[in-house]
Amino acid sequence: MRIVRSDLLQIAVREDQYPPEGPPEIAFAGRSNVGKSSLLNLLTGRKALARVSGNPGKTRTINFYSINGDEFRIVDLPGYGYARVSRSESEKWGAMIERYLTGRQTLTKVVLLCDIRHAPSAQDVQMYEWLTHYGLEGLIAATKADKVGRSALGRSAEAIRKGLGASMDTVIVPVSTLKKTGTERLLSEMAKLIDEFAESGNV
Ligand SMILES: Nc1nc2c(ncn2[C@@H]2O[C@H](COP(=O)(O)OP(=O)(O)OP(=O)(O)O)[C@@H](O)[C@H]2O)c(=O)[nH]1
Ligand SMILES: [Mg+2]
Repeated sequence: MRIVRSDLLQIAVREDQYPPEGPPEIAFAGRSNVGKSSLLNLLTGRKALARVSGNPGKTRTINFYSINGDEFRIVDLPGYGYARVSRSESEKWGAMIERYLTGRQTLTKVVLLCDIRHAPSAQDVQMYEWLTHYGLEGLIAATKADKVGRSALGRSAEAIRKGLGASMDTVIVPVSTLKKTGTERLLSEMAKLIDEFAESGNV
């Protein structure tokens, strides 16, 4: 699969702001600062399609991106686990993310992003269990792969698998936006998820 075109379709907080359901959607979830928006920019080859920041909590809305003239969509979600927001605000974000993930018929699967350097956090584990419960567990992207040596990539990926309790056949793709690596494999795995979804008659 190649991404030749990408457009910001809609920014939403409430459900009535979502774009009408259309082509299959794949969402990017993960803790704040893990690299969701950066990965979207890398995949689309657009430096500033999504806003990226060294400060966690950059993305605060559900952002729908239309890929290849709406062949499919990537949905960039706000990160969780951002310490500097109030409890009520973080609960509001949680509810916003949950509403999208549970209520969207055209959502195929979720790519869960985990920082390759760290064991998954309690919230990552909770998120993965939750996704599995809803049948939304798709792929795991191990981000910031440039931060570990080549020889440690496999080991780090397996530590993430173990920490999340993911099955042996769960695909984990190391990615680096700095080195621009992992995109081809990630895109081909995303294409598989979209094809499976289409074959199951969901769209
Ligand atoms: N070294 C390295 N840094 C990265 C990589 N990907 C992202 N970053 C950095 O990580 C920080 C956070 O990136 P974002 O893409 O904004 O993270 P996010 O997951 O969208 O964060 P929220 O919007 O807060 O949920 C930025 O400073 C990025 O430059 C990577 O592959 N390697
Ligand atoms: Mg973001």
